[in-house]
Amino acid sequence: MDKLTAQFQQLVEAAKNIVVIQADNPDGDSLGSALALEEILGDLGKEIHLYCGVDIPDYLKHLEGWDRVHKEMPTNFDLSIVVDTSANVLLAKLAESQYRSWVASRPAVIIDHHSGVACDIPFATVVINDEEAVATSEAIYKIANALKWQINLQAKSMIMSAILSDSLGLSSASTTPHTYRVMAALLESGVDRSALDEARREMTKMPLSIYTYKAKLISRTRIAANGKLATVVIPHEEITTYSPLYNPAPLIQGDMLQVQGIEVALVLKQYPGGKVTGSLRSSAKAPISSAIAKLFGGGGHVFASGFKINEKGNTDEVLQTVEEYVKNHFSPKEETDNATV
Ligand SMILES: [Mn+2]
Repeated sequence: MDKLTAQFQQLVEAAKNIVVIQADNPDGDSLGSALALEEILGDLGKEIHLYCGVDIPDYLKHLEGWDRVHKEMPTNFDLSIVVDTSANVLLAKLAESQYRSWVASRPAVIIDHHSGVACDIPFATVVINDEEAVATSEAIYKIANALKWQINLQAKSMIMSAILSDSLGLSSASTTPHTYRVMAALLESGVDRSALDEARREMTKMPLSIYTYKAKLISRTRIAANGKLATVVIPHEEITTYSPLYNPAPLIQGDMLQVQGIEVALVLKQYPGGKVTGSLRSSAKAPISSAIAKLFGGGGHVFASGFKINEKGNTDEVLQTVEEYVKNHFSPKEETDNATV
């Protein structure tokens, strides 16, 4: 067992009440990981409280137990565990709240799987960043096994669901032989994958209004960077109208990357006061999503990233910058300075 896992074990053993924290962009992996930890640590006799600074989006409500995630925190916890992020910017809701000082004054363990990202969470005590894991839940599965902690069937279901979510059904480039071995073990121990898939499909069906909205987004899609980049801009009134029903970015990004030649899909959302958020997805030929997000202070995975410009964001300028970056990735400009040979 490695040192970090041993430190994690000590902190868990010393704790009675534990808060599991998800970032402000909960997804299938963060929620599945939180619910799996609730089971695993609950079986160790711990009291677990699940926290997220924002509401759990509707499309995740197929995961049983989502309604145990709260925006409030108990006062009496003695350990926190942040799942699926190492980026402080994604914990803004926590930072703004009264809970921040509580979390900062007690040990905090970060469990994540983001490659090439150094943890900048100032209150982190122990950071376990398993860069080989396709999902945080895969990292949790490894840790629990290393520590010989029981993983009950419910926890296993959550782990499988989270792995399927982050690996896009085991299809992403970050899916490893280890991921498949974990999946096989989970199936052997009785997790019903088809039931999980069916529950997700049922919950992710779209209303008819969203289907027709998707047509609008398709017709507004702009192709740039010599046919490599697809972008769509979503103004605030559309976010207000459609976001409660369905998240516009995943509604369109998968389809964008299904178009021949398109390697990068960017969805920009405009908010009042010039706040702009960007969601990036890219193909195996363009492992540049996180690099692009970094241009605007964001981060994430090489194939899936996001960023947030808090004020005075100009979508045209953002589009221009991204277009340049994508063009340059595929046909690098001749270096003219003396630094290169
Ligand atoms: Mn994840």
